[in-house]
Amino acid sequence: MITFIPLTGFLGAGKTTTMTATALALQAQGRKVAVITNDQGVELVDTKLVRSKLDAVAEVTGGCFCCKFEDLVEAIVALVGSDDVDTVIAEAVGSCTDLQATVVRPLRQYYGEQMVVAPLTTVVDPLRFIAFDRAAQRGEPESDLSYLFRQQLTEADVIAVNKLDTVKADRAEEILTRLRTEYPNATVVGYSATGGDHLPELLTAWGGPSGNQAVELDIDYDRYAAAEAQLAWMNQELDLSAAGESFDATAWASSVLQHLSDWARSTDALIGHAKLTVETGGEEFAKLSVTGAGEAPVLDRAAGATATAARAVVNARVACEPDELDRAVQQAVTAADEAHGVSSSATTPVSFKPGYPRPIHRLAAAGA
Ligand SMILES: Nc1nc2c(ncn2[C@@H]2O[C@H](COP(=O)(O)OP(=O)(O)O)[C@@H](O)[C@H]2O)c(=O)[nH]1
Ligand SMILES: [Mg+2]
Repeated sequence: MITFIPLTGFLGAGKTTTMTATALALQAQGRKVAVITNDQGVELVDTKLVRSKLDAVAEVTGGCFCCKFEDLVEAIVALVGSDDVDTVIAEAVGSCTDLQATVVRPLRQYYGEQMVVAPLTTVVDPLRFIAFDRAAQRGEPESDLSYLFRQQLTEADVIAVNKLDTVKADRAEEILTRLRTEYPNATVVGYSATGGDHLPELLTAWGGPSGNQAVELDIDYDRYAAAEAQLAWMNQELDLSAAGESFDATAWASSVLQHLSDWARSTDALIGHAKLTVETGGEEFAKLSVTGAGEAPVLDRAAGATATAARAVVNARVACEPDELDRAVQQAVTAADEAHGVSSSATTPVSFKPGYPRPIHRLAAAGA
């Protein structure tokens, strides 16, 4: 019997970081753990970072788990078969919801003899929660993105409030209490995936109840689709060279993301996430990310030395039109190139809007 642990949660909440940290913690307890990332393109920024820390990693690409259900099952089967794995943690696309009906229940119903599906866990960034909540407190009509965020909380068996290091202790306690009151079916835990604080409490919650198992959630697919479509999606690759001179790949990447972040603030565009890896040869690569407009880039992994050539991958989800995102990234890259003496292969227009979510299965709650 294998254990499957499904993670969901808004873009940038820390799902990948949580998946890696918990996989390492479970491995330390003797479990054999694999992880699955999920996004539109192949060889994602997320996957690259996870592969640098864990051996058994698979991707489901070209759509979210609900629309690529069989691919998810195949990925689980392959990992279990080849790596002698007993636990699989999987991270859904951050703009996805309705996973109880489209992933958790179908897995329990069709594969329940082979796997135990752990409680559906929604990872939450407390600052994102505060931002959506503030708009609600001001009495503003709920935006489609805020609706999507709320659905992710509503369907959670476990609400995993990550990044507790980014808020003061009393504020954190207030948020945890609020969530416990508003989502009584869920187990609410607070932790920090990067620092590891309270991570054991999350592992304990995974052995606990799935409080939403029998609850039917009424998700408005038109609003969900509208929220998805608001976030333009970019996966872009670039070749960089410095004409024989060397350049600092980490500083270049930071400069790209800072420009993009400043642009988003000036146009008031919500950044779900903007992530960048820069490979400088061999196993060396830097990874940086921004999860809010106007924020400074966070360095998740630094490249060791300077390089004369590199390959960069940009993954971004920003609330704007696809052509605006293409232009903004192009301008950010041009500015970073000029600042660091780099020339990049031209960026091509690649951004798109995701289509209407069409899950393979959608099962009602038993007894609902
Ligand atoms: N301060 C802080 N940052 C975190 C924590 N967990 C994740 N992050 C950062 O949040 C950003 C997004 O994390 P990621 O795991 O890629 O989020 P995902 O989009 O939900 O998969 C990255 O820069 C992470 O380093 C945490 O516990 N504390
Ligand atoms: Mg991720």
